[in-house]
Amino acid sequence: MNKKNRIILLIIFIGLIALSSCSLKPLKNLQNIESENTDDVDSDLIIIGFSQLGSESDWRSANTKSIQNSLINDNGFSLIFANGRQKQENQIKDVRSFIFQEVDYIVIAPVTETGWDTVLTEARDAKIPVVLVDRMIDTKDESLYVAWVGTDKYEEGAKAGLWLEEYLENQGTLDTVLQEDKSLPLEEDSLINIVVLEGTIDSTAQIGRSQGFEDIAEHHENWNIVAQESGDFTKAKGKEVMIKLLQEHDDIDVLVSQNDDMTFGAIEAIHEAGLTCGVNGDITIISFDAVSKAFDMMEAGFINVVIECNPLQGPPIAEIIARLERGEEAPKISYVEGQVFEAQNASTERIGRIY
Ligand code: GYE
Repeated sequence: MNKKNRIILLIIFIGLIALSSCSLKPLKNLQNIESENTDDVDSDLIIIGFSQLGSESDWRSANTKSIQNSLINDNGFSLIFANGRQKQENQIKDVRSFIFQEVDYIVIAPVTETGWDTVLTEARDAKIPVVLVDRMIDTKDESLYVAWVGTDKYEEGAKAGLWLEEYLENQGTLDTVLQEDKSLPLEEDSLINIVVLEGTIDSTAQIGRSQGFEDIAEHHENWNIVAQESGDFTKAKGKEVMIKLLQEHDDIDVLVSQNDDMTFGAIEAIHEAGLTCGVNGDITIISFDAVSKAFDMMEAGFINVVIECNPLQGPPIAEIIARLERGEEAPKISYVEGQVFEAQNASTERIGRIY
């Protein structure tokens, strides 16, 4: 063999090695991917890429844990976890890397609702089924995902409104009387001034909880929503926004805070302003999620009521994927149910809860 042929053979040989290493799945050195077990991927396992939107709240940690604990090797899964850190662009990158790695399924908790069509079309073209969890996407093409698992956020918002309705009625406000004779002007002191700390704007949890609450509020002439502002579902932002709202309004009667973490921040702000909150406090507090610390706060009397949003969504996801693997139909929409917990029952109702 002459020198030229030897060089050609060497180039072909190097090319073959490069090709074979490209087809290994999943790749082990992609940035921002925290794989649980990529080092010993067993080809019999179902490989799942999970794009979680972030780690902004106690609820989110419980949700991540539930999914990680369900999609384990012993159940036939190999999970690749990616944290989107609250940014859709990160999540889109993560989904693209899952497509590149040729995973079997992609699970996404989408941070906001809009802007998913392009990347999900890429997943569909690659024949990778997508399961959405917790939050929904806004799309005209429902074939972009095979299933969605989560809670009914609109219902959660409405439950908050219904609780307030009953609470005010029990307190004997003028609400019903005022509704009967709409020609009378509202008395200043009959107004119920409400502030709403909203979650991440354009997220399903913000859209649903705001709409659900507003639809109940609409029926009450004396419910006065004085401010609606986003605290992005974090304790720090919740506190910051509440400090500002307390400076702008000195007569807040009710705080509706769309998750527990923002509520924890808001409680600090209220106390630092020299006010009280919760049971018999200056400001009535309605919160959402029902994480363990919210029960502590209810027991301390700082929160009146929490609308539960159950984060334990790993088992239904595992079940859906198992069904699809067996070639069975899976429900397109699966709701996880939640309850309403009031301060007076918190200490007994928290028994046995795992988040
Ligand atoms: O309420 C909040 C989290 O989308 C339901 O996201 C979820 C919300 C939850 O950050 O704590």
